[in-house]
Amino acid sequence: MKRTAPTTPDEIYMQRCLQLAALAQGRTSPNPMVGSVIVYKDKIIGEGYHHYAGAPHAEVMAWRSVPEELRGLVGEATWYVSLEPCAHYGKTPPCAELIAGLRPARVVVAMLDPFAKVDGRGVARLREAGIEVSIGCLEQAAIALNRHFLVAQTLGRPYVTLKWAESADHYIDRLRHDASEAPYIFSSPLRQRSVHRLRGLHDAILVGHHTAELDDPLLTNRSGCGGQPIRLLWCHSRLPRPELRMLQDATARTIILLPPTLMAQVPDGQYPPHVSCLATTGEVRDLLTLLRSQGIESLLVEGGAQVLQRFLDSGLYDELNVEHAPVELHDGVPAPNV
Ligand code: AOF
Ligand code: ZN
Repeated sequence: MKRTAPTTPDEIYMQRCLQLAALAQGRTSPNPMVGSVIVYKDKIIGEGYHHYAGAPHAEVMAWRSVPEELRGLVGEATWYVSLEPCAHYGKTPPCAELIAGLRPARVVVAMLDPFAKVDGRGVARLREAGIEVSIGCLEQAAIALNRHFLVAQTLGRPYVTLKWAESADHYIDRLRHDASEAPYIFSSPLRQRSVHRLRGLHDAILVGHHTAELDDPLLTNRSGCGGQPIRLLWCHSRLPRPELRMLQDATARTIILLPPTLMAQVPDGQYPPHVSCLATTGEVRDLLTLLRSQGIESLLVEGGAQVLQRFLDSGLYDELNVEHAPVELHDGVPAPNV
């Protein structure tokens, strides 16, 4: 993404909206991150952001932050929002209605909200109230910030990030036969921390059965930032061993994804209460449709090579997060072929 420094006053205040919005990174799903600033004569008199789904929207937070004695200035103020104000009664009342009632001189929004219940209605409501509305200030930055939400809304599937680390000669691991052989660790502690942070920015993390059995990963976010994603274990031919750490550890929910034939074989009480099973096929498209129906808007695929290759071959992915380690393994598990 091209980033340029904001230059106009509108861009400077919208930049502030985006900064505020990003304070809730990893915490707003299935809602977008939104920030809002109210400006009177080149001074910010109120600002706020949407903290988590179900909490008040950014515009409400911004309005609440305006000191009582300054509220009368709103008629001459410009109101900035990084996403079109909503027009529907959801968990909270419509922000467009609040703003229309307060009648600021101008409203600046970075982008329209593609959510079906909004989709231009928020801006239409403001214009109907006689308020001047500008759309598109720092639009690309706003789109980038909410790419998970936007893909889920417009394509009807989760945003997919594929992640792996590979050696200079394109191997992702040494050859191993069972879990007693440790995986090759490419990443520095700093990079490992950033991987945990990446986990915290996604709603769910996926691994295949082979990786789960061989690495026995915990798949939790231990960065201290963002949320605790749902762990997904995609199995095709066998039920996973109940001893696996992601099935024992209850820090996060785990969903085992099984073909319908295996689904029928899961014994009652086989797995602890934080684990559930869902039926799906081996097709990436079917899997993504299922995950979207479960409210999952973003998916981090952590391996192994076969699962990553399935996603690459399907074309159903949005972002690659690949670490290129400056080491040579000479032999091993070949990296996915992009
Ligand atoms: C805004 N400002 O800060 C946010 C908006 O369930 P609700 O009532 O919270 O509504 C969620 C929808 O509202 C969400 O899908 C998105 O379209 C919009 N989010 N809108 O005006 C905000 N977070
Ligand atoms: Zn709203």
